[in-house]
Amino acid sequence: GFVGGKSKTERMFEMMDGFLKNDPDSLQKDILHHVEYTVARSRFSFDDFEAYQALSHSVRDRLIERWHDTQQHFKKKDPKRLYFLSLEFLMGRSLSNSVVNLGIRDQCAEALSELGFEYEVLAEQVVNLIVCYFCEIFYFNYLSYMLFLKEGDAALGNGGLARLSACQMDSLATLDYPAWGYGLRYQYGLFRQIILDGFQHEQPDYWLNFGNPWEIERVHVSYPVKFYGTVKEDVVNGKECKVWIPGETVEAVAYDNPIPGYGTRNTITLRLWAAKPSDGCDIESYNTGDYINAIVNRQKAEIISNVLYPDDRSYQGKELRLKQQYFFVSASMQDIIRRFKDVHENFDDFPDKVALQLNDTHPSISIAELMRVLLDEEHLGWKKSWNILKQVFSFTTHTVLPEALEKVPVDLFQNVLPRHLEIIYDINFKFMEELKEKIGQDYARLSRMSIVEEGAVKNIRVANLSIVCSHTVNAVSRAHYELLKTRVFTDFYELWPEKFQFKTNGVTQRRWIVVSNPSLCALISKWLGTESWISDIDLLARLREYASNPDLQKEWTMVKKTNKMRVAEYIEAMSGVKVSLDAMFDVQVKRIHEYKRQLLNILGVIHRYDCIKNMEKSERKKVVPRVCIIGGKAPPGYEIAKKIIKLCHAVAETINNDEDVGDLLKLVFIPDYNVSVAELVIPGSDLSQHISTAGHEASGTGSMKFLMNGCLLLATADGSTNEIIEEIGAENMFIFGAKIHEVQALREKDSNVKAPLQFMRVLRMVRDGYFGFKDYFKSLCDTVENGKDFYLLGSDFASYLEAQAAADRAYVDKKKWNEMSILCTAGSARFSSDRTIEDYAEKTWGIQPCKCPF
Ligand code: H53
Repeated sequence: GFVGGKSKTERMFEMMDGFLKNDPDSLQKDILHHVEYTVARSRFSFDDFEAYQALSHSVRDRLIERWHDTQQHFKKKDPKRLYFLSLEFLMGRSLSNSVVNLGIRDQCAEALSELGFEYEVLAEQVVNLIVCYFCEIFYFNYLSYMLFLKEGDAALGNGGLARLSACQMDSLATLDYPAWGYGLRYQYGLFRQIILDGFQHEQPDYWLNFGNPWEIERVHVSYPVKFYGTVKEDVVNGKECKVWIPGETVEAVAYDNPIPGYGTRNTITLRLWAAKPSDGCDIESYNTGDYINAIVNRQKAEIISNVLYPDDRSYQGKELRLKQQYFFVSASMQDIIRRFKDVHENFDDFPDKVALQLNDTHPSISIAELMRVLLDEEHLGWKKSWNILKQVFSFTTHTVLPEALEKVPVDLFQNVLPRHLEIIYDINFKFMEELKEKIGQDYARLSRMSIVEEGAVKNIRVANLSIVCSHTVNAVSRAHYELLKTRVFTDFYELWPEKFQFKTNGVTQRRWIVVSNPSLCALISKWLGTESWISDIDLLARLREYASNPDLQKEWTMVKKTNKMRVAEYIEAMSGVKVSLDAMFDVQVKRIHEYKRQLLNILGVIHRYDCIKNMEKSERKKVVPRVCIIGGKAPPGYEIAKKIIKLCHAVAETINNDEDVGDLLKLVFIPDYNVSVAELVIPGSDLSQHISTAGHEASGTGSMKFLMNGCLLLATADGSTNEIIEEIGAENMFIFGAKIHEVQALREKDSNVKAPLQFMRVLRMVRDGYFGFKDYFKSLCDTVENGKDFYLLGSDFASYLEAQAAADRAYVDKKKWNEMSILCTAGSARFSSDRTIEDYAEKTWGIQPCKCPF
């Protein structure tokens, strides 16, 4: 009975008037519509933030169209799907990224400009310059002002691992893979770092304060997640089985974040779970008469997804952390199994349709959870369940640090997830039996490989569980792979060498060139005569041909200078320090950790300062001016890391106010380093430092972003740097320090022999209170002196200074420097996450592209 005998779909399509259009006029209409009906402001009077909100909603509408089509297409084709499970996603801001990937940046800019707004301001590409260094009160005002005015970062992660997940989602969408990301929707993301008197303080990041147009709440997509309780024996269909009677049930509600691909209609889903009280009727607690308390207790369920753990390198066996992990895993598995069962009658095809990727050990309880579902709910029996299980999981590990390998105390496990503990014991028992058959009674090795660690406190070794139950174990660089084989998981490698692979990390050029460095993007496209490199990164290599072309070099310098100007303005606004654009901008931005050796950097700066001070005036003319920039957050409980931040400020205070030094040397700490700050700082850097003690950085991805932006690297031969050297050539980089295989012997050597005099001298300056806070810095100095120096700052110091001197010499020869800079960008193709993802798709997940027709 539809008008004119049309089908319901035809009629609906007519009523929708087709898809939304992307010309400036249509966009403008939509923006005004959202100003009035979504933001509820008058279309005749609205401010920047309201314009941002209206624009975001207009973009979101377009995302939703593509997203629906993509999901529909996947449903129709039923391809093998990838489920990427990660406790952390560091997405950053969405507006500029979405606009670029949808290909509507210019149209949006035009639509806004007629309305009297600037796209760059709304997308916060022009940093808000408010003088904020006068006093601390002003600073707090500044923070709240910034919050109100601009799109904040979605900071649902700590550092490299979390940003990698975000880059990989972008590549999965762009390459048309049928993929889903699953994670947790924390209400408090990574803390904001504020610096008072040079000390780090942590402020909560309540990022949802002003609404989040980039997510879609799916009230009807929710699942119960159970905790605690007991396990009972039962008989179902004549077979013995286990039944878990939970002590608490919490509801997981889905929030979907559409992730658009570039140059394709495909838009995939990042589904994040939020905890809500369960609707289950708990008559008993209400019958006690204490109605108010019963409600308050119910509300406590939400705590699970409240806050991101801010320390990603040491696990303390906390109950809340385990509950977070199980909460997101259980909801995700229910969702995945529901989707599978919608079209499949039994589990025979499960391994052909489902690939489950474990991003580090954080989601590894999903192994026990899948086994529990197959055994206790689907009643498939052990053999069949295990056969399915071992075909679906792949595991990527991101660390070499023993303290970063998760271990969950058995008591805690027993209390929170009693049935899962039983299953893990069963898996371990069978694994140990099988192993004994292979290796005999080698008890030392059996005990090392066991999933259960015996000792005063009994623990579950989550990495061992992940290796035993996954078909593939991935490292994140070749060096990392070698270390896994020879040091971290040697026993497992010897048992199953075929399981181990590596996929060197990569970053997305959409975010790290196109969005964050539009002028470089335009320049590259101009010289390559195409924009295709944005989705076909290998084309970048063609820039090599023009590396010494004077015209390109001239334009290249202009782009760098404009970007440096923005960084300089930002530095002045944040710290009051004026810096010269002629100086080399030398940057180290990443999480603060002893192994990343920000202390080595600071000691190097002190050395440079000391040299300048001791020079004749005439000699100073030869000094290459430097602006040394350091930024990064210290985990709140990591005392030494916090002292490094304070030392940086104390040294900066002395140097920046020393008239003898002037523009020859400045030291600046950039507060609250996050994705948005990275987007600003990286394009405006000349040199960047990646100076971890060899053998400690699994990969490192910051270096790849700098490389894409034509920054030279000063680095140790650690993690992925080894592969960067292969691509760029050591002659175009500044490589220094002990190699991975030399570190152990150096540690054993007498510390007095290792450290040069210059090192002892700068350290003495800190110890003697040259920069103040003498007592406070004592324990920091102790970490690298008195026979300790685990991270070998002393023994690498001389070669570090040589590399720095080589960088100075290179910087003076502008032509040579530009050539090296162009070669860095040209050689960065191998470090695109597109390459990483294609590799995973083919060698680990076995998935194929599934392109949604336009
Ligand atoms: O993961 C990055 C690596 C980097 C590594 C980092 C990482 C975290 O961010 C957090 C925990 C962890 O164990 C490792 O340190 O080397 O590039 C992505 O793989």
